[in-house]
This record gives sequence, structure tokens and C-alpha cells, in this order.
Amino acid sequence: MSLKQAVFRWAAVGVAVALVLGLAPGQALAQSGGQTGSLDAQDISVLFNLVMGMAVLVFILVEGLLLFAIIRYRRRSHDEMPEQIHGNNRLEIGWTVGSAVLVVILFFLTLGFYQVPRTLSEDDALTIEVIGNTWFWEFYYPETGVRTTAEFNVPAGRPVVLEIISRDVQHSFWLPELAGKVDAIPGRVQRMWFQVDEQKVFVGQCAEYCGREHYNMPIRLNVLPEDEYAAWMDTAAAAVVAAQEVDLEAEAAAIEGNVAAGEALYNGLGCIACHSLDGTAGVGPSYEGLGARAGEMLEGYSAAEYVRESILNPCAFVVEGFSCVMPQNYGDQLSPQDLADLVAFTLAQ
Ligand code: HEC
Ligand SMILES: [Cu+2]
Repeated sequence: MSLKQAVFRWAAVGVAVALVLGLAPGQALAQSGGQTGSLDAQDISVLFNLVMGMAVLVFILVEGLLLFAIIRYRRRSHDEMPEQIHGNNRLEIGWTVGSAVLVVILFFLTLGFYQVPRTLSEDDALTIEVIGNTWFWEFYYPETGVRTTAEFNVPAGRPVVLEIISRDVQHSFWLPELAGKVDAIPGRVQRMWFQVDEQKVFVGQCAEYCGREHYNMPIRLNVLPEDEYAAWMDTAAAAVVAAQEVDLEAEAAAIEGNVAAGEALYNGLGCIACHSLDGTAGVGPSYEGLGARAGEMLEGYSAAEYVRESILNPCAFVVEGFSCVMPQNYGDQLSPQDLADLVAFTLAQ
């Protein structure tokens, strides 16, 4: 190899390494697995480290012997003919029996971990429904009716049961540090449970490619001290009760909407991810010209009624050429004033 070729080759290696390092996301560290988040994850992590340790020893042994043989018995001159060997029975029996023994050891170790009770007494467990949507995670606390998206809270020191379902396509719920990756499958309830004893934040994401905005399905779990959790839950539950008491649609109809406030909500609530203002169709229709056409979309609905209905019950009427993927729970998040502001803003387009 000429000097030029050698320089070129090392430059190529350098570029490749730089590219790999540059692509590695900063968050990858926070999401690396094998750590001990929950009780369950601790067992799994011990087993993982054992298997890893054995594999490392075998690796060092095999690669070491290989390197030794390559260097020690390399060809030293062109006319040298090494001694020819045809197998070695003792060696072959040795490494067959050796690896069989390792597999048997691993089998019994794994068996031991399987026998640790994986069920829990559900008396004091907190049950949360986890719902995969295109493209966000929704968390529903059935006892109180509280709903959150992307982020959820649980108390420290209490077992938590997740009932994982999907509203549309297959997703996968994954918090690496809790060591559980559970698919969210339409029509099926998948369960997982965990318990974390100290205040901690876990991050994860959808781990099943589920369409255009799959990358945008982060999960954030906040494990809070018991009293902080209770305080949060009280406030959230009170908001649910208050929301049930108002007839959102009727109250919004009676309020004057503010276009600028509506625009802020359009950005803040993520409508902008699916609806453009300039006529480009995205996941949802562009708002361009909505003010002019909204009155004709649905028989018997005024423009404002049509928009309110579109926001509160997106799937009751689906605009031609689109499918029903708009989040269904805006009704839980909006005050009558918010709704009126959004109507004013969209109809001004
Ligand atoms: C995940 C994507 C998505 C998000 C986020 C979303 N929408 Fe939609 N939206 C759609 C789709 C798809 C349709 C068309 C299908 C249908 O009617 O359900 C639609 C339809 C509409 C319509 C009827 C439009 C028309 O041209 O007739 C309105 C109004 C609307 N959305 C308002 C909103 C508002 C306000 C928000 C934010 C608070 C929002 N959307 C957030 C996807 C989305
Ligand atoms: Cu997904």
C-alpha cells in the first residue's frame, strides 16, 4: 500500500468515527438500559450482568488464543510449510462439554429468577391505563378520571400496574430503566407493573415504528414523594370534576373569542403539527379558507358550530381525504374561553 492510500484509508476511518459520534443523541445516555429502576428491573439487571460477565470471559479467552496463534505461528518465510494437523479429539470434546456446562449453569440461574413471584397483590396497587395514539402517549387514571399526555406521575413506594392499549396502530411502551418494553396492540390489554421507591424521573419513548411522527412519542415518568403525588392528584381530579360540570360547547358559544389567544393555543396545544395556515395539507387539512368553507361543511351546522364539533368530536365527521387521527381529548383540556378563542382564530383564516 502506498503512503497516499494509507493516508486516505485512515482519513476515511476518521470520518466514519466522527459521523457515528455526531449522530449519537445526547439523550441516549439517559435512556440506556440495564439500570436498576424498579424491583423487577433489579433482578433482571443482576442476571444480565452475570451473563455479560461470562460472555466477556469467554470472549477474552477465545480472542486471546486466536491472537496468540496468529502471532506465534505466523508464516515466517515463503518456503516454510507448517506442520499439518487434522483435528484434536480432546480439545473438541473439551469445548463441547465446557460450553454445555455454561448453558446448564445459565439455565438454572434463569430458572431461579423466573420463580421470583412476578404477580403482586393488587390491593394497594395504582392502576393506570396507557393509551398509544398516533402520535402521542395518553395516561388515564380510572379512579379519578384524570388524563395526561406524554408525561405521567406516580407515587414512590407503591406498586403501579400499567394497562397498555392502543387506539390505532401498534406502538411499544418503553422506559429502558424499568427494563420493560411492552407492545401496545389494538384490541388487547397488555399489563406491566413496577415499583420505584425513591423520587426519580424516567424517560423513554415509543419503540415500535408507527408512522410519520413515531419519533415524536416521548414518555416521561415522574416518581413523586407520596404527599407531592397526592397534592398533584387532588388538583388534577378537581379540574376534571369542574370540567364535567360545565357544558363546554354551550358556554363557549356564549363567549366572544380572541383571535390572538386562539393563535397562541394553536401553537401551544400542538394543532400546528397537523394543521398549516398556508394551504399545505399535512396530517390534517390546512386552516386556509376555513372561515369561508366551515359553514358549508355539515348540513345544519353554522361555521362556529362546525369548528367546535371538529375540535370536541373529531371523528364524528371526518373531512374527505383525511383519516381520524386527531386527538380526541381536547374537550378535557380546554376551558370554554379556550374553545371560543380557537374558533375565532381558525375562522379568521
Ligand atoms: C395529530 C394531528 C392533529 C392534531 C394535533 C390536531 N388535528 Fe385537527 N384534524 C386532524 C385531521 C386528520 C383532521 C381531518 C379529519 C377529521 O375531520 O377528523 C382534522 C380536522 C380538524 C378541523 C376541521 C377542519 C376542516 O378543514 O374541516 C378542525 C377545525 C380542527 N381539526 C381543529 C384542530 C384544533 C383546534 C387542534 C388543536 C387544538 C387540532 N385540530 C389538532 C388532525 C389533527
Ligand atoms: Cu408509536
